[in-house]
Amino acid sequence: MTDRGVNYPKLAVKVFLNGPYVSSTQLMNDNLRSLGLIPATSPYGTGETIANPSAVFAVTGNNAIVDWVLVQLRTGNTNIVTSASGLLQRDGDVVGTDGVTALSFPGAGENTSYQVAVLHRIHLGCLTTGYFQPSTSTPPLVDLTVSTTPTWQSLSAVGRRANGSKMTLFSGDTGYFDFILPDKKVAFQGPNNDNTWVLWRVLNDPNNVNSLVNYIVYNVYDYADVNMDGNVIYQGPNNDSAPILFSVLSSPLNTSQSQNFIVYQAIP
Ligand SMILES: [Ca+2]
Ligand SMILES: [Ca+2]
Ligand SMILES: [Ca+2]
Repeated sequence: MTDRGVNYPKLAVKVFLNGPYVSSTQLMNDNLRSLGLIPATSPYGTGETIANPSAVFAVTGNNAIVDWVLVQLRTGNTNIVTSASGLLQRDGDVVGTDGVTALSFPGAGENTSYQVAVLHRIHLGCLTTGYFQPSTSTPPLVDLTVSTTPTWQSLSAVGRRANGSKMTLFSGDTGYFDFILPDKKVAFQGPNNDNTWVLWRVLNDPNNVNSLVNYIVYNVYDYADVNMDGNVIYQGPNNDSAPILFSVLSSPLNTSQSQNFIVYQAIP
């Protein structure tokens, strides 16, 4: 779906992904962009395509593009009214395919308010408990980086985690090529744990002919790249294994700091 020149209702969504997030700068890394790995078409099947990717991905600094995210407008928690894919800037702003303007929702109704869910391919998504009305003039701010914007939670799942003074989405819901897709929970140990898919991805890379555990898979847009630096690493500096453990330990529900705790996505 490209820009048809129509002024659709918009929301000013802001979110941080913990994988590439750096608390000292309150920005996310944009390695996938600088390595030229972000696809021009949304990976979520919603059809958005960047008309001029070379220009959009040339932007550096705080508004540089980190990756695609999927935003759903919902009512009553579970009813998905419409979805749109947006581009995520380093400072957390979710924008449209021009890389600049707030994300628009062609499927949103006039004068209607929605709960907002934000999802990412290798993070656990979250859902606001509050309702927001998309606007063609002044898009309301849906700031998921602050704890004062409540998100849906249950006894077994919270929507986000703290990182410094900000809230981020849980990282580490990995997959193995297209054979095993992220399953909306993060586990470091036990059946179908996310750490295993990082190891498998490294061991079974076509170029890892000696099946080395510390082999580095360079320059990939991959479900096993937890920290989103464009490499899949199981052992050694900047590995994608340790962040899965840290993610599990970061849940406020993991009161015993158990390594086999499972973090579930908090979206009903
Ligand atoms: Ca920005
Ligand atoms: Ca998982
Ligand atoms: Ca990585």
